[in-house]
Amino acid sequence: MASAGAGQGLEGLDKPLLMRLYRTMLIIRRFEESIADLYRRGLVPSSAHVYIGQEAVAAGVCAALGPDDYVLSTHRGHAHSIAKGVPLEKLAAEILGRATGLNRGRGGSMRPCCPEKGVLYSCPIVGSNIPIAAGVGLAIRLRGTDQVVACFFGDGASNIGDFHEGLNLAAIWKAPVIYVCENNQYAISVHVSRSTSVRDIAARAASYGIPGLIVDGNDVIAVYKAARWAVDRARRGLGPSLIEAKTYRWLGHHVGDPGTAYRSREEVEAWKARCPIKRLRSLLISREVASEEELARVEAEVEAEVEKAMEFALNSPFAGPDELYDFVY
Ligand SMILES: Cc1ncc(C[n+]2csc(CCOP(=O)(O)OP(=O)(O)O)c2C)c(N)n1
Ligand SMILES: [Mg+2]
Repeated sequence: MASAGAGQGLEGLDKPLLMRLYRTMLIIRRFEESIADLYRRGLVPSSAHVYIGQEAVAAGVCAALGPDDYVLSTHRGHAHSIAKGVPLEKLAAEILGRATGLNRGRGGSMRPCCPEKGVLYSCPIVGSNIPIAAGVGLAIRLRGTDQVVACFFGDGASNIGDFHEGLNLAAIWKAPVIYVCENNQYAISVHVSRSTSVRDIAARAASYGIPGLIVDGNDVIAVYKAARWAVDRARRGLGPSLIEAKTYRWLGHHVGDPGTAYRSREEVEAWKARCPIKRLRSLLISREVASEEELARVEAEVEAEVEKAMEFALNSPFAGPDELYDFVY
């Protein structure tokens, strides 16, 4: 098990990449803030699990993927789709249950997919995407392409049988999978220390003979570097890796959970002080990668982009009753 170093070394990382990481994290943040707001106004016709605080993980991992690579996501998955390049307005419309959504509103917040962008599956059945990723990896090997699949899941999922079966299968098949455990410290209200037999989930990789990396999940550069390493390895036919990104969700488990009953205000504040977006912003300024004006321009563009996507979704129709039995087998 290796601890991936802090990501402050910028050598080899060019400005377009760094700006892309910043923009992606910011889009995720603004998008999720809007979804939480729309939920409170009764406009999201399902539950929604937002990702605020964890942005560096989706942004860093997906920046290491190419357009032909795949992603398997979870109930907390809007960010994975955004970072993989799914059109924002179609994702927003999907979450609001509209006919213009990615899946005509049938997937909603927790089950959208966008195969054109490589997002094969998002699923709220905790851990279920882990063995599926092994199968996708096997399919890639049989087809003989150099694609990889990034499979995201939480700390809670690492205690599910699917995790152990999936990692074992991926290892024996040398499947090109990057398993990304987003350890945000809680599975609903249960702290990871009360549910998990090891301090570091990455240590479990040793049971399957694959590399396990621990990374600061609030440091987008560290996440990107770890993902690059795992992606390169998978493309070279050396099989799967497990990256544990230690991070934190700022809000409750879902948008209806105040998130105050099982954790202290001090704990939440301590993690907010480690905001992944502010952290990259300070670095870009202090290393003179970008000026205040440039970043302010990106921030204004992102604001407008998210607003436009939400307007599109809100002005879109719901699917009519005549469609009720479409896609039913
Ligand atoms: C198989 C299964 N068991 C239980 C649930 C109920 N459930 C939904 S989310 C969740 C917690 C998941 O925690 P974690 O994997 O850490 O992801 P996080 O929500 O923290 O992102 C649980 C138990 C479920 N959806 N699927
Ligand atoms: Mg969790």
